Amino acid sequence: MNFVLSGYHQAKREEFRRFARQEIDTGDHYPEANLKKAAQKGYMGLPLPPEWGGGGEDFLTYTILIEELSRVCASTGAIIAVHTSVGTFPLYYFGTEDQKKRYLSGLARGELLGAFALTEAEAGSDAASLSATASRSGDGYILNGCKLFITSGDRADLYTVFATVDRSLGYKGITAFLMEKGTPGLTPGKPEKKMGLNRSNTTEVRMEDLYIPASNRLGEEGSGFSIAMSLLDGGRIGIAAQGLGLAQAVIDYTTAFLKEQEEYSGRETGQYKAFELADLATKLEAARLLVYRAALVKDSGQKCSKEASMAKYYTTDLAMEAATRCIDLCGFPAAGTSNPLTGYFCDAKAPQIYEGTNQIQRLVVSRELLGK
Ligand code: COS
Repeated sequence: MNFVLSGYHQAKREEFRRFARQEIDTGDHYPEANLKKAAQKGYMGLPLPPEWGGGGEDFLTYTILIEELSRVCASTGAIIAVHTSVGTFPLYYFGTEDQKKRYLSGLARGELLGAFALTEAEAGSDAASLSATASRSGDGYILNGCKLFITSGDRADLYTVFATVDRSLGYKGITAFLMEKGTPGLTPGKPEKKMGLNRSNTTEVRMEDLYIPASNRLGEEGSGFSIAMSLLDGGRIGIAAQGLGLAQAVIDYTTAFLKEQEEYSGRETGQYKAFELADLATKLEAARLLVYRAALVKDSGQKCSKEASMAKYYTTDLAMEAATRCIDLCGFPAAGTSNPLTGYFCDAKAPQIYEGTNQIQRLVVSRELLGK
């Protein structure tokens, strides 16, 4: 058992850290330039095979990429994580040869942006109760319904969208489709006003009498729920990596702040503050082991639902805890809206909620433990 990263993975971390620090901008506009630069470096499809335009790296390397990006700009990390794990992997895992030829290389190279449209107003945590419909019509399907809180909903070129062919079948009616931008009947909404991750656009996606040919059905009729769940396993590892990057950024900022205060005042940091910082740094190391282990289980080809959920809820809860406690440690100025800690605090909320709330992650873990 090896608890340190290999030389290869350490070198990759250095590469990603350099890229994030030197190339990623942290403005408040949509990070178009960041995504372009990431695409040029091959970071939009890092864990996809080279024959499909990807970087051929393992999932652990991809996890480190998301961690390092999120340390500098959590929104850029979120967009790339969603694009890769639930925007591109659907095609790689479940697409036909023809579907892959049409879209996969474009997605893996970052020429196309992917989105994952599952959530609805009445089907968030209980994803199986979704009500968007797909009615068979000629050589295809007519889709109607409205998806909510879709990352890159207004920017995506290709959506993996879920709708039911027969609601009476419950989750066994849910079917996945590939939906192209610009399809008549597709109307993305305006970006939601959120408390954080505001450079990542989250929108509704409305489908009205929208025709999708059968050649764009992903997998068999009725296999959509299982497809969504298996994709979310990988997706949750990406969000866990985002939590790691955010928690690390919070601890880095606070450490530098406390050191600066020592120099300025000539007094050592009090033991209460020093121990709080030590607790957070220790939890962060534990969190990192959980995330990398989940990635290694995924790389080994085994089912990683439990490991992914553990990593997702532990790291994203830690990011929020670190931001909250470090604002206290740094005192009043840290609560100002222009202080980076306030930004980290706001960015840390969504990762506790999306790709399955942290309550859902606990449900996944407890069901495995109790054998349900
Ligand atoms: N991989 C593959 N298949 C899976 C799976 C996984 N990780 N988890 C469940 N399934 C399959 C099951 O095997 C079952 O299929 P079979 O009957 O053919 O075996 C089917 O899915 C139904 O499983 P289950 O009964 O566990 O489904 P539930 O309705 O109880 O839902 C939860 C399970 C709550 C875990 C699920 O609805 C969930 O993850 N909700 C959160 C949704 C989410 O993350 N949304 C975020 C969207 S992206 S921002």
